[in-house]
Amino acid sequence: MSNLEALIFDVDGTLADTERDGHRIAFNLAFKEYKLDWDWDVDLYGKLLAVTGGKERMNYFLDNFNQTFQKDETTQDLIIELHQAKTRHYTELLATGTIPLRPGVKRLIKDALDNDLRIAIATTTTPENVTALLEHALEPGSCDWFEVIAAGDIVPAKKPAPDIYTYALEKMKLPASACLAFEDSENGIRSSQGADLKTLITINDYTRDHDFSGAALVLSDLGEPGNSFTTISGDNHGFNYVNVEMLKVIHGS
Ligand code: XBP
Ligand code: MG
Repeated sequence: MSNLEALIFDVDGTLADTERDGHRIAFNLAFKEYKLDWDWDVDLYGKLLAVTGGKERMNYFLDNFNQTFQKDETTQDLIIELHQAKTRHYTELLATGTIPLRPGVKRLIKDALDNDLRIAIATTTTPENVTALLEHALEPGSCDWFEVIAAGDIVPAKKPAPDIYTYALEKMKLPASACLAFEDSENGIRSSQGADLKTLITINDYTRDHDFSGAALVLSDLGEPGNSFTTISGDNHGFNYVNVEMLKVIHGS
């Protein structure tokens, strides 16, 4: 077994609760801008999260949840335009600072850097969205803390395919056995496990009933000193917030 050398983080749902009050709102603003009567409420959006990627999600909606819109040869161009508008709305929303990082995220990232661990991102979302979140919710300039930001269409097959994690590992020239992944969803853990990464899950309202079999640990959140996480499944080794010391025990190094 290698030593623990790097942490690879998912973004949406893991670093911050971006889906319900971020991506969903931005999609709806884009639909309005294009005078479409599509409106994704909180419940419907939960169903649409079965498919990762905004363009893929709009296609999934049209194919499965919309009886009236007739797809034709112009539809994919419309989806691309809608997605660009959605990205604009989403990054504008994040710039207002309304979406904070989840508990323990900033502390753990700083702890990792203080302990010379390398950090990376592996996400389905568009690169501009990652930059907007890191700049506004983590710290200005914090994008540079991440050795690799693997995001969006950089690989054709999105999560649950393992490709985005494999890409990040290749860029870092690290074996999966030297890393831990952080995820929040079933599609996410299927992707990270497909790349042979040991994975720690922090659930959220959309993902608490997902199948996380094989996860190293499933927690409510990363916890903070004085504000313990709740353990959903797995061995927390007596820790009550996630820090590098705990991650080394989980990793077995
Ligand atoms: C994130 C996603 C993304 C965002 C939308 O999944 O599914 O599709 O909801 O992003 P994960 P874009 O957390 O597993 O990476 O609209 O930019 O595609
Ligand atoms: Mg996620």
